[in-house]
Amino acid sequence: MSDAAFEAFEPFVLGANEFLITSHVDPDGDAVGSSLGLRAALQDLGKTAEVVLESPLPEALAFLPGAETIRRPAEVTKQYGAAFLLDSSSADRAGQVLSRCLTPDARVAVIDHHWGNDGYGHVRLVNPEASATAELVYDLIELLRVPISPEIAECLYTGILSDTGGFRYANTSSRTLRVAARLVEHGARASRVAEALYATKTGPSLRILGLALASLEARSGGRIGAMTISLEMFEKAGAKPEDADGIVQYAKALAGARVGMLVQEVAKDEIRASLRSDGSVDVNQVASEFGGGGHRNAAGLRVRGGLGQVREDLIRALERAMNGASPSS
Ligand SMILES: [Mn+2]
Repeated sequence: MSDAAFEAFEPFVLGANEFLITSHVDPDGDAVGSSLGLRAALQDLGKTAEVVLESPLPEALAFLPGAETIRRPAEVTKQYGAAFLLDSSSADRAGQVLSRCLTPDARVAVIDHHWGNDGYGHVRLVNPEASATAELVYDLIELLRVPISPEIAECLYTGILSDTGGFRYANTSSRTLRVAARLVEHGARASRVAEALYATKTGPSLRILGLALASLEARSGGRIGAMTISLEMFEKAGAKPEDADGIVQYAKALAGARVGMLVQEVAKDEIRASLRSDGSVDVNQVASEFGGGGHRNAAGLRVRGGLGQVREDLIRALERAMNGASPSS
């Protein structure tokens, strides 16, 4: 990361007293953890900072320090002149937060690690080599010479643990582990965070997992593990779409599968899909064909349409990508 990118952040932070912090729709541990960690750091600098997210907070992340202060756009009564957009490759990933809650001349700082970040923002810290946006927020907090409190540490550690899949994905570097170790030294409770992210499931989320597992199909000669959740299944499980977060990893776990896919009907004719790759297929590319995005090995999308139709369209797009990526298969 160039020093120039960092240098612009100090005057940005020192130049305002009130900040809005936002991140992407359907927030994950990195979106929420990096937002709340940055909020705590700005408060330690004597600033006011409010985290505003378009989507509801997933229950699994409610343990994070400061989670109870997160607001939805409709609850925000003032307009901010300075904002941070975190973990988002474009402004519209934050839903309507930026368009509703900022003054027309507001300045926006972007901190992100997505390939294909679109260049939005006045001040930018974008590094696709970082495991998580939380890792970049850690760098920024060090630059600002804010002591890492236990609260900051636990939020940022959650972001890193979440985006590395518990230090299992290919983005887990030695630097990632060093930053994580520093955060534990500063008070992040590693077992508490792991318990919350990976070992605590609500009844509805376990029931929807069961139904999703039963829907597993080996497609394209076993190269794609595909799971489908219909509105009816959500109703049967008493579950909401956020209860299905993470289920796609089980589709990817199918032995021999290069891609795991979870297609969900979240409302009538409203389909959400998650894709996970073993590294041999660029699922970010496939998702972008449907207006979505993410990373090479993990991406998502939302489209209008019928559940079965979207699933078949996605399988065909994945097959095209697999045949392009590996002519032997
Ligand atoms: Mn992230």
